[in-house]
Amino acid sequence: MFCIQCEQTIIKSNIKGCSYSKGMCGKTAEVSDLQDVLVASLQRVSFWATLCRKYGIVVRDIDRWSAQTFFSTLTNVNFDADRMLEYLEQADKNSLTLEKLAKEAAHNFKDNLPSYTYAAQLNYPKTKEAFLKLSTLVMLNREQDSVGKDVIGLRLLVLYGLKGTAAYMEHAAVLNQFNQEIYTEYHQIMSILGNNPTDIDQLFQLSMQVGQLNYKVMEMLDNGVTTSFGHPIPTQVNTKPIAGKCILVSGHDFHDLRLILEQTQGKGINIYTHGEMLPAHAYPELKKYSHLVGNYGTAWQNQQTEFANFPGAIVMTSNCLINPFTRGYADRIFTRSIVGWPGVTHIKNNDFSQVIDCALNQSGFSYTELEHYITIGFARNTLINVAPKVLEEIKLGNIKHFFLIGGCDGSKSERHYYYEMANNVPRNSIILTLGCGKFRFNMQNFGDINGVPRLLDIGQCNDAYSAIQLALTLSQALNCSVNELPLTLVLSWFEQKAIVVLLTLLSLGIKGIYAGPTMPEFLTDNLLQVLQEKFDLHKTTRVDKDLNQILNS
Ligand code: SF4
Ligand code: SF3
Repeated sequence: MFCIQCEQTIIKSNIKGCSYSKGMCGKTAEVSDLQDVLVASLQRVSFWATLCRKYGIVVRDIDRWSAQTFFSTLTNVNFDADRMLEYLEQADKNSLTLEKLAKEAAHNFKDNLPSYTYAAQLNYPKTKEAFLKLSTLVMLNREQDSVGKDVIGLRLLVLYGLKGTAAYMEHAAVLNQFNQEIYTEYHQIMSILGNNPTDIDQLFQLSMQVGQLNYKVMEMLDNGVTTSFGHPIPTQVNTKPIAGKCILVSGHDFHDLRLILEQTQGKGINIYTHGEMLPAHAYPELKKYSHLVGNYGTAWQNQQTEFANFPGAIVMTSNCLINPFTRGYADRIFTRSIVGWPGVTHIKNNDFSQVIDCALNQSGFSYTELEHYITIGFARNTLINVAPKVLEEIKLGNIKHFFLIGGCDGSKSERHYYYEMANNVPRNSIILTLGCGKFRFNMQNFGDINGVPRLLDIGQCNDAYSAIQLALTLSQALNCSVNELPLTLVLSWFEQKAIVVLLTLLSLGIKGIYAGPTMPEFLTDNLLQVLQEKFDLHKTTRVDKDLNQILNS
Protein backbone atom coordinates (compact mmCIF):
# COMPACT_ATOMS: atom_id res chain seq x y z
CA MET A 1 0.00 0.00 0.00
CA PHE A 2 1.11 3.52 -0.76
CA CYS A 3 -1.26 6.46 -0.41
CA ILE A 4 -0.25 10.05 0.24
CA GLN A 5 -3.27 11.91 -1.07
CA CYS A 6 -4.57 13.64 2.04
CA GLU A 7 -3.38 15.85 4.85
CA GLN A 8 -3.54 13.16 7.52
CA THR A 9 -1.19 10.82 5.67
CA ILE A 10 1.18 8.93 7.96
CA ILE A 11 4.75 10.21 8.27
CA LYS A 12 7.06 7.89 10.17
CA SER A 13 10.69 8.90 10.42
CA ASN A 14 11.75 9.13 6.77
CA ILE A 15 8.81 7.27 5.29
CA LYS A 16 6.14 9.54 3.86
CA GLY A 17 2.67 8.23 3.07
CA CYS A 18 0.35 5.56 4.43
CA SER A 19 2.23 2.39 3.60
CA TYR A 20 1.50 -0.20 6.27
CA SER A 21 -1.59 -2.37 6.71
CA LYS A 22 -4.01 0.54 7.02
CA GLY A 23 -4.13 4.27 6.28
CA MET A 24 -4.83 6.89 8.93
CA CYS A 25 -8.37 7.21 7.49
CA GLY A 26 -9.07 3.51 8.04
CA LYS A 27 -8.56 2.47 4.41
CA THR A 28 -7.09 -1.05 4.39
CA ALA A 29 -4.03 -1.95 2.34
CA GLU A 30 -6.27 -4.24 0.31
CA VAL A 31 -8.69 -1.43 -0.64
CA SER A 32 -5.81 0.95 -1.31
CA ASP A 33 -4.11 -1.54 -3.65
CA LEU A 34 -7.39 -2.27 -5.44
CA GLN A 35 -7.91 1.48 -5.85
CA ASP A 36 -4.47 1.81 -7.46
CA VAL A 37 -5.46 -0.84 -10.01
CA LEU A 38 -8.83 0.85 -10.45
CA VAL A 39 -7.12 4.17 -11.24
CA ALA A 40 -4.96 2.43 -13.87
CA SER A 41 -8.01 0.70 -15.34
CA LEU A 42 -9.79 4.08 -15.52
CA GLN A 43 -6.74 5.38 -17.39
CA ARG A 44 -7.18 2.48 -19.79
CA VAL A 45 -10.86 3.44 -20.26
CA SER A 46 -9.73 7.02 -20.93
CA PHE A 47 -7.18 5.87 -23.51
CA TRP A 48 -9.96 4.24 -25.54
CA ALA A 49 -12.43 7.04 -24.88
CA THR A 50 -9.88 9.53 -26.24
CA LEU A 51 -9.33 7.45 -29.34
CA CYS A 52 -13.09 7.04 -29.85
CA ARG A 53 -13.50 10.80 -29.76
CA LYS A 54 -11.10 11.15 -32.68
CA TYR A 55 -13.88 9.47 -34.70
CA GLY A 56 -16.70 11.42 -33.08
CA ILE A 57 -17.76 8.48 -30.87
CA VAL A 58 -18.91 9.47 -27.40
CA VAL A 59 -20.48 7.00 -24.99
CA ARG A 60 -22.06 9.25 -22.44
CA ASP A 61 -22.85 6.57 -19.87
CA ILE A 62 -19.21 5.49 -19.79
CA ASP A 63 -18.10 9.13 -19.48
CA ARG A 64 -20.32 9.68 -16.46
CA TRP A 65 -19.34 6.32 -14.98
CA SER A 66 -15.62 7.12 -15.36
CA ALA A 67 -15.59 10.33 -13.34
CA GLN A 68 -18.05 8.90 -10.81
CA THR A 69 -15.89 5.83 -10.24
CA PHE A 70 -12.72 7.91 -9.93
CA PHE A 71 -14.55 9.87 -7.18
CA SER A 72 -14.85 6.62 -5.19
CA THR A 73 -11.05 6.70 -4.67
CA LEU A 74 -11.10 10.15 -3.03
CA THR A 75 -10.25 10.34 0.68
CA ASN A 76 -13.00 9.23 3.08
CA VAL A 77 -15.36 8.00 0.37
CA ASN A 78 -15.26 4.24 -0.17
CA PHE A 79 -13.64 1.64 2.07
CA ASP A 80 -15.32 -1.43 0.60
CA ALA A 81 -13.16 -3.97 -1.29
CA ASP A 82 -16.21 -5.68 -2.86
CA ARG A 83 -17.35 -2.39 -4.36
CA MET A 84 -13.83 -1.87 -5.80
CA LEU A 85 -14.07 -5.31 -7.42
CA GLU A 86 -17.45 -4.39 -8.96
CA TYR A 87 -15.92 -1.19 -10.36
CA LEU A 88 -12.93 -3.12 -11.73
CA GLU A 89 -15.23 -5.54 -13.51
CA GLN A 90 -17.20 -2.68 -15.01
CA ALA A 91 -13.98 -0.91 -16.03
CA ASP A 92 -12.97 -3.95 -18.02
CA LYS A 93 -16.37 -4.08 -19.77
CA ASN A 94 -16.27 -0.37 -20.53
CA SER A 95 -12.72 -0.56 -21.88
CA LEU A 96 -13.62 -3.45 -24.16
CA THR A 97 -16.72 -1.63 -25.43
CA LEU A 98 -14.72 1.48 -26.30
CA GLU A 99 -11.80 -0.54 -27.70
CA LYS A 100 -14.15 -2.32 -30.10
CA LEU A 101 -15.73 0.95 -31.25
CA ALA A 102 -12.35 2.67 -31.68
CA LYS A 103 -10.83 -0.24 -33.60
CA GLU A 104 -13.82 -0.46 -35.96
CA ALA A 105 -13.64 3.27 -36.63
CA ALA A 106 -9.87 3.20 -37.17
CA HIS A 107 -10.30 0.28 -39.54
CA ASN A 108 -12.97 2.13 -41.54
CA PHE A 109 -10.70 5.17 -41.82
CA LYS A 110 -7.72 2.92 -42.64
CA ASP A 111 -5.88 4.47 -39.70
CA ASN A 112 -3.14 2.79 -37.70
CA LEU A 113 -3.80 2.51 -34.00
CA PRO A 114 -1.63 4.75 -31.78
CA SER A 115 0.82 3.12 -29.36
CA TYR A 116 -0.87 1.90 -26.25
CA THR A 117 -0.19 3.71 -23.01
CA TYR A 118 1.25 1.83 -20.04
CA ALA A 119 -2.19 1.59 -18.42
CA ALA A 120 -3.85 0.49 -21.65
CA GLN A 121 -1.46 -2.36 -22.31
CA LEU A 122 -1.51 -3.96 -18.86
CA ASN A 123 -3.22 -7.32 -18.56
CA TYR A 124 -6.18 -6.86 -16.24
CA PRO A 125 -7.14 -10.05 -14.42
CA LYS A 126 -10.50 -11.10 -12.91
CA THR A 127 -9.88 -12.16 -9.33
CA LYS A 128 -9.11 -10.19 -6.21
CA GLU A 129 -5.85 -12.03 -5.62
CA ALA A 130 -4.69 -11.33 -9.16
CA PHE A 131 -5.65 -7.64 -8.90
CA LEU A 132 -3.67 -7.35 -5.68
CA LYS A 133 -0.68 -8.92 -7.43
CA LEU A 134 -1.04 -6.46 -10.31
CA SER A 135 -1.09 -3.52 -7.87
CA THR A 136 2.71 -3.65 -7.52
CA LEU A 137 2.91 -2.64 -11.20
CA VAL A 138 0.72 0.43 -10.72
CA MET A 139 1.63 1.63 -7.24
CA LEU A 140 1.99 5.38 -7.50
CA ASN A 141 5.54 5.66 -6.13
CA ARG A 142 6.96 2.56 -7.81
CA GLU A 143 9.20 4.54 -10.16
CA GLN A 144 10.53 6.95 -7.56
CA ASP A 145 14.11 5.69 -7.76
CA SER A 146 14.26 5.93 -11.54
CA VAL A 147 12.33 9.14 -12.30
CA GLY A 148 12.93 11.05 -9.06
CA LYS A 149 10.69 12.49 -6.36
CA ASP A 150 9.87 15.69 -8.25
CA VAL A 151 8.32 13.79 -11.15
CA ILE A 152 6.33 11.57 -8.79
CA GLY A 153 5.20 14.64 -6.81
CA LEU A 154 4.02 16.44 -9.94
CA ARG A 155 2.27 13.34 -11.27
CA LEU A 156 0.44 13.08 -7.97
CA LEU A 157 -0.45 16.77 -8.03
CA VAL A 158 -2.08 16.25 -11.44
CA LEU A 159 -3.69 12.94 -10.50
CA TYR A 160 -5.09 14.12 -7.18
CA GLY A 161 -6.19 17.42 -8.70
CA LEU A 162 -8.01 15.55 -11.45
CA LYS A 163 -9.61 13.34 -8.81
CA GLY A 164 -11.05 16.47 -7.19
CA THR A 165 -12.30 17.61 -10.61
CA ALA A 166 -13.91 14.22 -11.18
CA ALA A 167 -15.73 14.59 -7.86
CA TYR A 168 -17.14 17.96 -8.94
CA MET A 169 -18.03 16.54 -12.38
CA GLU A 170 -20.06 13.87 -10.63
CA HIS A 171 -21.74 16.40 -8.31
CA ALA A 172 -22.74 18.27 -11.49
CA ALA A 173 -23.80 15.09 -13.32
CA VAL A 174 -26.20 14.25 -10.48
CA LEU A 175 -27.92 17.52 -11.43
CA ASN A 176 -28.01 16.59 -15.12
CA GLN A 177 -25.08 18.80 -16.05
CA PHE A 178 -22.95 17.31 -18.74
CA ASN A 179 -20.46 19.05 -21.00
CA GLN A 180 -18.81 16.90 -23.62
CA GLU A 181 -15.71 19.08 -23.89
CA ILE A 182 -15.08 18.73 -20.18
CA TYR A 183 -15.25 14.93 -20.37
CA THR A 184 -13.01 14.96 -23.45
CA GLU A 185 -10.35 16.91 -21.59
CA TYR A 186 -10.75 14.71 -18.52
CA HIS A 187 -10.11 11.57 -20.63
CA GLN A 188 -7.11 13.18 -22.35
CA ILE A 189 -5.41 14.07 -19.07
CA MET A 190 -6.27 10.71 -17.51
CA SER A 191 -4.87 8.92 -20.55
CA ILE A 192 -1.62 10.93 -20.43
CA LEU A 193 -1.25 10.07 -16.75
CA GLY A 194 -1.68 6.42 -17.70
CA ASN A 195 1.54 6.63 -19.68
CA ASN A 196 3.68 7.69 -16.70
CA PRO A 197 4.84 11.09 -18.01
CA THR A 198 8.28 12.20 -16.87
CA ASP A 199 8.65 15.67 -18.40
CA ILE A 200 8.54 18.22 -15.57
CA ASP A 201 7.36 21.08 -17.81
CA GLN A 202 4.60 18.96 -19.33
CA LEU A 203 3.46 17.85 -15.88
CA PHE A 204 3.45 21.40 -14.59
CA GLN A 205 1.39 22.51 -17.61
CA LEU A 206 -0.97 19.59 -16.97
CA SER A 207 -1.48 20.71 -13.38
CA MET A 208 -2.49 24.16 -14.63
CA GLN A 209 -4.73 22.55 -17.24
CA VAL A 210 -6.46 20.57 -14.49
CA GLY A 211 -6.97 23.84 -12.57
CA GLN A 212 -8.56 25.50 -15.59
CA LEU A 213 -10.65 22.46 -16.39
CA ASN A 214 -11.92 22.53 -12.84
CA TYR A 215 -12.93 26.18 -13.21
CA LYS A 216 -15.23 25.13 -16.08
CA VAL A 217 -16.52 22.22 -13.98
CA MET A 218 -17.29 24.51 -11.04
CA GLU A 219 -19.17 26.85 -13.35
CA MET A 220 -21.16 23.90 -14.65
CA LEU A 221 -21.83 22.73 -11.10
CA ASP A 222 -22.89 26.22 -10.03
CA ASN A 223 -25.30 26.25 -12.96
CA GLY A 224 -26.67 22.82 -11.97
CA VAL A 225 -27.19 23.76 -8.36
CA THR A 226 -28.76 27.15 -9.01
CA THR A 227 -31.09 25.91 -11.77
CA SER A 228 -32.17 22.97 -9.58
CA PHE A 229 -32.54 24.74 -6.26
CA GLY A 230 -32.52 28.51 -6.98
CA HIS A 231 -29.98 31.05 -5.79
CA PRO A 232 -29.14 30.90 -2.07
CA ILE A 233 -30.57 33.70 -0.01
CA PRO A 234 -29.32 34.82 3.43
CA THR A 235 -31.02 32.49 5.87
CA GLN A 236 -30.95 31.92 9.61
CA VAL A 237 -30.38 28.29 10.58
CA ASN A 238 -31.07 26.80 13.99
CA THR A 239 -28.17 24.66 15.18
CA LYS A 240 -29.95 23.06 18.14
CA PRO A 241 -32.19 19.96 18.26
CA ILE A 242 -35.98 19.95 18.28
CA ALA A 243 -38.00 17.18 19.95
CA GLY A 244 -39.07 14.45 17.52
CA LYS A 245 -37.96 11.70 15.15
CA CYS A 246 -35.04 12.67 12.96
CA ILE A 247 -32.79 12.02 9.97
CA LEU A 248 -29.33 13.57 9.57
CA VAL A 249 -28.02 14.14 6.04
CA SER A 250 -24.30 14.67 5.51
CA GLY A 251 -21.97 15.07 2.51
CA HIS A 252 -22.34 17.42 -0.46
CA ASP A 253 -25.22 16.07 -2.51
CA PHE A 254 -28.34 18.30 -2.36
CA HIS A 255 -30.15 16.03 -4.81
CA ASP A 256 -30.28 13.27 -2.19
CA LEU A 257 -31.42 15.75 0.44
CA ARG A 258 -34.32 16.79 -1.78
CA LEU A 259 -35.35 13.17 -2.31
CA ILE A 260 -35.28 12.61 1.44
CA LEU A 261 -37.30 15.78 2.07
CA GLU A 262 -39.90 14.72 -0.51
CA GLN A 263 -40.19 11.18 0.83
CA THR A 264 -40.47 12.23 4.50
CA GLN A 265 -43.15 14.86 3.96
CA GLY A 266 -46.02 14.42 6.41
CA LYS A 267 -44.28 11.56 8.23
CA GLY A 268 -43.44 13.52 11.38
CA ILE A 269 -39.67 13.27 10.87
CA ASN A 270 -37.40 16.28 11.25
CA ILE A 271 -34.53 16.54 8.79
CA TYR A 272 -31.17 18.00 9.87
CA THR A 273 -28.13 18.87 7.80
CA HIS A 274 -24.62 17.94 8.86
CA GLY A 275 -21.20 19.23 7.76
CA GLU A 276 -21.08 20.31 4.11
CA MET A 277 -24.87 19.93 3.79
CA LEU A 278 -25.40 23.08 5.93
CA PRO A 279 -25.67 25.48 2.93
CA ALA A 280 -28.83 23.60 1.80
CA HIS A 281 -30.94 25.73 4.15
CA ALA A 282 -30.33 28.80 1.97
CA TYR A 283 -31.68 27.35 -1.31
CA PRO A 284 -35.32 28.25 -2.05
CA GLU A 285 -36.16 24.79 -3.41
CA LEU A 286 -34.87 23.13 -0.24
CA LYS A 287 -35.73 25.66 2.46
CA LYS A 288 -39.41 25.50 1.43
CA TYR A 289 -39.72 22.17 3.27
CA SER A 290 -40.78 23.05 6.81
CA HIS A 291 -39.42 19.77 8.19
CA LEU A 292 -35.87 20.79 7.19
CA VAL A 293 -35.47 22.08 10.72
CA GLY A 294 -31.80 22.84 11.25
CA ASN A 295 -28.15 21.86 11.32
CA TYR A 296 -26.78 19.32 13.75
CA GLY A 297 -23.09 18.93 14.55
CA THR A 298 -19.99 20.36 12.94
CA ALA A 299 -17.31 19.15 10.51
CA TRP A 300 -16.63 15.58 9.38
CA GLN A 301 -13.86 14.73 11.84
CA ASN A 302 -16.28 15.04 14.78
CA GLN A 303 -18.85 12.67 13.28
CA GLN A 304 -18.10 9.66 15.46
CA THR A 305 -19.22 11.57 18.54
CA GLU A 306 -21.98 13.54 16.82
CA PHE A 307 -23.50 10.54 14.97
CA ALA A 308 -23.32 8.39 18.10
CA ASN A 309 -25.36 11.05 19.93
CA PHE A 310 -27.86 11.60 17.13
CA PRO A 311 -31.01 9.60 17.97
CA GLY A 312 -32.12 8.89 14.40
CA ALA A 313 -31.02 7.68 10.95
CA ILE A 314 -27.99 9.13 9.16
CA VAL A 315 -27.33 9.35 5.41
CA MET A 316 -23.84 9.94 3.99
CA THR A 317 -24.24 11.28 0.45
CA SER A 318 -20.52 11.84 -0.35
CA ASN A 319 -17.27 12.48 1.52
CA CYS A 320 -16.25 12.44 4.37
CA LEU A 321 -17.06 9.10 6.04
CA ILE A 322 -15.24 7.66 9.08
CA ASN A 323 -15.54 4.13 10.51
CA PRO A 324 -19.15 3.88 11.77
CA PHE A 325 -18.56 0.67 13.73
CA THR A 326 -16.41 1.96 16.58
CA ARG A 327 -19.16 4.04 18.23
CA GLY A 328 -22.16 1.77 17.62
CA TYR A 329 -24.24 3.54 14.96
CA ALA A 330 -23.35 1.38 11.93
CA ASP A 331 -26.89 -0.05 11.88
CA ARG A 332 -28.46 3.39 11.46
CA ILE A 333 -26.11 4.98 8.95
CA PHE A 334 -26.70 4.57 5.19
CA THR A 335 -24.39 5.30 2.26
CA ARG A 336 -25.25 6.62 -1.20
CA SER A 337 -23.70 6.77 -4.63
CA ILE A 338 -19.91 6.23 -4.53
CA VAL A 339 -19.72 6.11 -0.72
CA GLY A 340 -19.21 2.75 0.95
CA TRP A 341 -18.15 0.95 4.11
CA PRO A 342 -18.32 -2.86 4.34
CA GLY A 343 -21.34 -3.95 6.37
CA VAL A 344 -23.17 -0.59 6.05
CA THR A 345 -26.47 -0.50 4.11
CA HIS A 346 -26.05 1.14 0.72
CA ILE A 347 -29.13 2.79 -0.81
CA LYS A 348 -28.88 1.94 -4.50
CA ASN A 349 -32.00 3.42 -6.01
CA ASN A 350 -33.82 6.58 -5.00
CA ASP A 351 -36.02 4.87 -2.45
CA PHE A 352 -35.20 5.99 1.09
CA SER A 353 -37.87 3.90 2.85
CA GLN A 354 -35.21 1.91 4.77
CA VAL A 355 -33.85 5.20 6.12
CA ILE A 356 -37.35 6.37 7.04
CA ASP A 357 -38.18 3.09 8.81
CA CYS A 358 -34.89 3.29 10.69
CA ALA A 359 -35.64 6.87 11.81
CA LEU A 360 -39.12 5.90 12.98
CA ASN A 361 -37.66 3.03 15.01
CA GLN A 362 -35.18 5.28 16.79
CA SER A 363 -36.12 7.35 19.84
CA GLY A 364 -35.64 10.73 18.21
CA PHE A 365 -34.88 13.81 20.33
CA SER A 366 -36.88 13.84 23.54
CA TYR A 367 -36.20 17.53 24.17
CA THR A 368 -36.04 20.87 22.37
CA GLU A 369 -32.93 22.91 23.08
CA LEU A 370 -32.87 26.70 23.22
CA GLU A 371 -32.33 27.84 19.61
CA HIS A 372 -28.99 29.14 18.37
CA TYR A 373 -29.13 30.68 14.91
CA ILE A 374 -26.35 31.26 12.42
CA THR A 375 -26.71 33.11 9.11
CA ILE A 376 -25.69 31.48 5.85
CA GLY A 377 -26.46 31.94 2.14
CA PHE A 378 -23.92 34.43 0.79
CA ALA A 379 -23.24 32.70 -2.53
CA ARG A 380 -22.57 34.37 -5.87
CA ASN A 381 -25.90 36.13 -6.45
CA THR A 382 -26.24 37.58 -2.97
CA LEU A 383 -22.60 38.61 -2.86
CA ILE A 384 -22.84 40.40 -6.18
CA ASN A 385 -26.04 42.12 -5.04
CA VAL A 386 -24.34 43.41 -1.89
CA ALA A 387 -21.22 44.41 -3.84
CA PRO A 388 -22.36 48.07 -4.34
CA LYS A 389 -22.87 48.48 -0.57
CA VAL A 390 -19.52 46.80 0.08
CA LEU A 391 -17.83 49.08 -2.46
CA GLU A 392 -19.32 52.13 -0.75
CA GLU A 393 -17.93 50.99 2.60
CA ILE A 394 -14.53 50.34 0.98
CA LYS A 395 -14.53 53.86 -0.48
CA LEU A 396 -15.52 55.35 2.88
CA GLY A 397 -12.61 53.46 4.44
CA ASN A 398 -14.86 51.39 6.71
CA ILE A 399 -13.90 48.09 5.08
CA LYS A 400 -10.16 47.74 4.69
CA HIS A 401 -9.57 44.07 3.96
CA PHE A 402 -11.24 40.79 2.99
CA PHE A 403 -10.07 37.43 4.26
CA LEU A 404 -11.31 34.24 2.68
CA ILE A 405 -10.74 31.72 5.45
CA GLY A 406 -11.99 28.38 4.25
CA GLY A 407 -11.50 24.95 2.81
CA CYS A 408 -11.48 21.63 4.60
CA ASP A 409 -11.47 20.81 8.28
CA GLY A 410 -9.56 17.96 9.87
CA SER A 411 -8.50 16.68 13.25
CA LYS A 412 -4.99 18.07 13.66
CA SER A 413 -4.57 20.58 16.48
CA GLU A 414 -2.71 22.96 14.13
CA ARG A 415 -6.09 23.73 12.59
CA HIS A 416 -6.84 25.93 15.57
CA TYR A 417 -4.91 28.43 13.43
CA TYR A 418 -8.07 29.11 11.38
CA TYR A 419 -10.16 29.86 14.48
CA GLU A 420 -7.45 32.18 15.71
CA MET A 421 -7.10 33.84 12.32
CA ALA A 422 -10.86 34.54 12.11
CA ASN A 423 -10.79 35.97 15.62
CA ASN A 424 -7.72 38.13 15.11
CA VAL A 425 -8.31 39.83 11.76
CA PRO A 426 -8.90 43.57 12.25
CA ARG A 427 -12.45 44.72 13.03
CA ASN A 428 -12.58 46.61 9.75
CA SER A 429 -12.26 43.45 7.70
CA ILE A 430 -14.80 41.04 6.25
CA ILE A 431 -14.39 37.27 6.58
CA LEU A 432 -15.62 35.14 3.71
CA THR A 433 -15.77 31.42 4.31
CA LEU A 434 -16.64 28.16 2.58
CA GLY A 435 -16.12 24.42 2.94
CA CYS A 436 -16.27 22.47 6.18
CA GLY A 437 -13.30 24.42 7.59
CA LYS A 438 -15.78 27.13 8.64
CA PHE A 439 -17.06 25.02 11.54
CA ARG A 440 -13.99 26.22 13.45
CA PHE A 441 -15.69 29.62 13.87
CA ASN A 442 -19.10 29.79 12.18
CA MET A 443 -21.15 29.52 15.36
CA GLN A 444 -19.73 32.84 16.57
CA ASN A 445 -21.22 36.28 16.02
CA PHE A 446 -18.70 38.54 14.29
CA GLY A 447 -21.03 41.57 14.11
CA ASP A 448 -21.33 43.83 11.07
CA ILE A 449 -19.83 46.88 9.39
CA ASN A 450 -22.68 49.35 8.81
CA GLY A 451 -25.07 46.53 7.97
CA VAL A 452 -22.60 44.31 6.07
CA PRO A 453 -22.16 41.12 8.14
CA ARG A 454 -18.49 40.57 8.98
CA LEU A 455 -18.83 36.82 8.42
CA LEU A 456 -20.18 35.82 5.01
CA ASP A 457 -20.72 32.09 4.55
CA ILE A 458 -20.48 31.39 0.82
CA GLY A 459 -21.38 27.70 1.08
CA GLN A 460 -19.70 24.36 0.38
CA CYS A 461 -16.18 23.85 -0.94
CA ASN A 462 -18.08 23.33 -4.22
CA ASP A 463 -18.91 27.05 -4.09
CA ALA A 464 -15.35 28.34 -4.53
CA TYR A 465 -16.70 29.50 -7.89
CA SER A 466 -18.87 32.07 -6.06
CA ALA A 467 -15.83 33.45 -4.22
CA ILE A 468 -13.98 33.83 -7.52
CA GLN A 469 -16.96 35.65 -9.04
CA LEU A 470 -17.06 38.09 -6.12
CA ALA A 471 -13.34 38.76 -6.48
CA LEU A 472 -13.79 39.39 -10.22
CA THR A 473 -16.76 41.72 -9.58
CA LEU A 474 -14.84 43.74 -6.99
CA SER A 475 -11.75 43.94 -9.19
CA GLN A 476 -13.80 45.23 -12.13
CA ALA A 477 -15.59 47.80 -9.96
CA LEU A 478 -12.34 48.97 -8.40
CA ASN A 479 -10.56 48.87 -11.73
CA CYS A 480 -7.71 46.70 -10.54
CA SER A 481 -6.56 43.12 -10.87
CA VAL A 482 -7.70 40.45 -8.42
CA ASN A 483 -4.16 40.39 -7.04
CA GLU A 484 -4.39 44.11 -6.25
CA LEU A 485 -7.58 43.72 -4.21
CA PRO A 486 -7.32 44.00 -0.42
CA LEU A 487 -8.18 40.27 -0.34
CA THR A 488 -6.17 37.44 1.18
CA LEU A 489 -7.02 33.78 0.78
CA VAL A 490 -6.19 31.70 3.83
CA LEU A 491 -6.97 28.15 2.82
CA SER A 492 -7.03 24.89 4.69
CA TRP A 493 -6.67 21.68 2.77
CA PHE A 494 -7.43 18.11 3.64
CA GLU A 495 -8.40 16.15 0.53
CA GLN A 496 -8.28 16.25 -3.26
CA LYS A 497 -11.17 18.66 -3.82
CA ALA A 498 -9.09 21.25 -1.97
CA ILE A 499 -6.05 20.38 -4.12
CA VAL A 500 -7.97 21.13 -7.29
CA VAL A 501 -9.50 24.33 -5.92
CA LEU A 502 -5.95 25.49 -5.18
CA LEU A 503 -4.89 24.53 -8.73
CA THR A 504 -7.86 26.48 -10.10
CA LEU A 505 -6.89 29.60 -8.15
CA LEU A 506 -3.25 29.31 -9.26
CA SER A 507 -4.22 28.69 -12.88
CA LEU A 508 -6.30 31.89 -12.75
CA GLY A 509 -3.12 33.71 -11.73
CA ILE A 510 -4.19 34.39 -8.13
CA LYS A 511 -1.12 35.07 -6.02
CA GLY A 512 -0.25 35.43 -2.37
CA ILE A 513 -2.42 32.56 -1.08
CA TYR A 514 -1.73 31.24 2.44
CA ALA A 515 -2.26 27.47 2.64
CA GLY A 516 -2.04 25.06 5.53
CA PRO A 517 -2.06 23.63 8.10
CA THR A 518 0.76 21.74 6.36
CA MET A 519 1.76 21.51 2.72
CA PRO A 520 0.84 18.30 0.85
CA GLU A 521 3.51 15.72 1.61
CA PHE A 522 3.71 14.63 -2.02
CA LEU A 523 5.09 18.04 -2.98
CA THR A 524 8.88 18.03 -2.71
CA ASP A 525 10.88 21.02 -1.48
CA ASN A 526 11.80 21.78 -5.10
CA LEU A 527 8.16 21.81 -6.18
CA LEU A 528 7.15 23.96 -3.24
CA GLN A 529 9.90 26.39 -4.10
CA VAL A 530 8.60 26.67 -7.67
CA LEU A 531 5.05 27.30 -6.41
CA GLN A 532 6.34 29.88 -3.95
CA GLU A 533 8.35 31.69 -6.59
CA LYS A 534 5.72 31.56 -9.31
CA PHE A 535 2.63 32.23 -7.23
CA ASP A 536 3.93 33.73 -4.00
CA LEU A 537 2.28 30.79 -2.22
CA HIS A 538 2.80 30.89 1.55
CA LYS A 539 2.63 28.10 4.05
CA THR A 540 0.70 29.22 7.12
CA THR A 541 2.97 29.83 10.14
CA ARG A 542 1.72 31.73 13.22
CA VAL A 543 -1.39 33.90 13.08
CA ASP A 544 0.36 37.06 14.42
CA LYS A 545 3.26 36.62 12.01
CA ASP A 546 1.08 35.89 8.97
CA LEU A 547 -1.34 38.72 9.77
CA ASN A 548 1.54 41.13 10.13
CA GLN A 549 2.86 40.08 6.74
CA ILE A 550 -0.59 40.21 5.09
CA LEU A 551 -1.50 43.64 6.42
CA ASN A 552 1.88 45.28 5.97
CA SER A 553 2.97 43.98 2.59
FE1 SF4 B 1 -3.59 7.79 4.19
FE2 SF4 B 1 -5.10 9.85 3.44
FE3 SF4 B 1 -4.60 7.86 1.77
FE4 SF4 B 1 -6.23 7.50 3.86
S1 SF4 B 1 -6.57 8.84 2.08
S2 SF4 B 1 -4.66 6.09 3.17
S3 SF4 B 1 -5.19 8.77 5.40
S4 SF4 B 1 -3.13 9.31 2.61
FE1 SF3 C 1 -14.81 18.90 4.01
FE2 SF3 C 1 -14.45 16.32 3.68
FE3 SF3 C 1 -12.87 18.98 2.30
FE4 SF3 C 1 -16.08 19.89 1.08
S1 SF3 C 1 -16.32 17.31 3.92
S2 SF3 C 1 -14.51 20.40 2.35
S3 SF3 C 1 -12.90 17.76 4.03
